[in-house]
Amino acid sequence: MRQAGRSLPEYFPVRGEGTILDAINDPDRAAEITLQPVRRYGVDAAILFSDIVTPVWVSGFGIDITPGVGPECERPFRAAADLDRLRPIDPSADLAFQTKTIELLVEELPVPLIGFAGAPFTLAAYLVEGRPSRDHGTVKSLMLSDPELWGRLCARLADLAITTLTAQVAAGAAVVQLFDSWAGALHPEHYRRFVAPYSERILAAMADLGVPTIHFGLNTSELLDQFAAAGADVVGVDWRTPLPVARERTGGSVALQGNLDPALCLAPWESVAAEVRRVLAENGGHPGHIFNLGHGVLPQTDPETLGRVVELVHDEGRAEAG
Ligand code: 1CP
Repeated sequence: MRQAGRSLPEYFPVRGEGTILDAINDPDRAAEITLQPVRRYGVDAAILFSDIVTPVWVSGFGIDITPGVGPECERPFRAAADLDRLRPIDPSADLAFQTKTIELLVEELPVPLIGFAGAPFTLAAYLVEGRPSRDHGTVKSLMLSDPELWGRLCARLADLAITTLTAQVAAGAAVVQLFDSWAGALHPEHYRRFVAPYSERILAAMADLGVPTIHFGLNTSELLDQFAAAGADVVGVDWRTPLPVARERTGGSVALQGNLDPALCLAPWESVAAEVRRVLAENGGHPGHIFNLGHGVLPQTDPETLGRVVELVHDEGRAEAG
């Protein structure tokens, strides 16, 4: 999940000042930041240090990540002419830094590396709104008022995701995750009509690569059936949906990833431990479960708490396995 590094004191000296895109673009720094939580916490997988907007950034659209804010575009996407600013990318040139980062990581990592990309709706939300948005009014308005242009934008973003994920797997990523963080802002019917076909296209392309796929969004309780049907092997669930409900809504067809509320990790350890045990109990020993937070780590989280969460999940898992 995003921002695991922000809870670690060792993150800041390596990340440096300015936009994180500079650190992402530097294979030595990006590899080191990817390794830090693995060393510190002993987690079972690493997530590549990059961002969902990296492919849009290399395409030359004009996007930056402002510290303390998130992705921002000086000239947001408004009209068909803006499609030209989303030029198709050539991974051997445009993503050479990412390939190099992954190659360094595969040498060093004791655990599998998760590559990732942003799904079309969530990326379009940044491109059309121009910055993080609460209501997503501008992007929803474009979707409804000009479905033809919306479709062309999403098709372009789906191609970008496919190119990026394919390059990540070729370089050594063992798993890929598709982040549609803001899809939960949509009515299920709008998701079905305007968004699902493009995420499905990405996941179908991944099926040919032979690596497991994870599909995640926040607030997706009413979309879980469609998230499961979109074609991933694993569906990420935030903390608002109990795992048994998620299992019912996904029809048991996928594994589930989640879903400890990251905000609860600020509580005293005994409360955190009880919540970890509750998530495990809700899973009820089902083999299709990847324990995770329901969203990114809050920056004020004590690293010691996260280390203890990992240890507790490992201990309980071993006890369960007998
Ligand atoms: O934890 C890690 O370092 C893993 C690498 C990672 C990942 C998986 C980063 C680095 N970003 C992401 C994915 C990402 N980026 C998502 C999907 C997952 C999620 O929902 O959290 C999203 C929505 C973004 C967009 C983004 N980038 C935001 C959100 C803004 C909003 O709309 O609220 C922010 C704040 C960023 C900046 C960013 N990206 C990554 C980090 C560590 C940061 C924090 C800022 C920094 O250190 O400068």
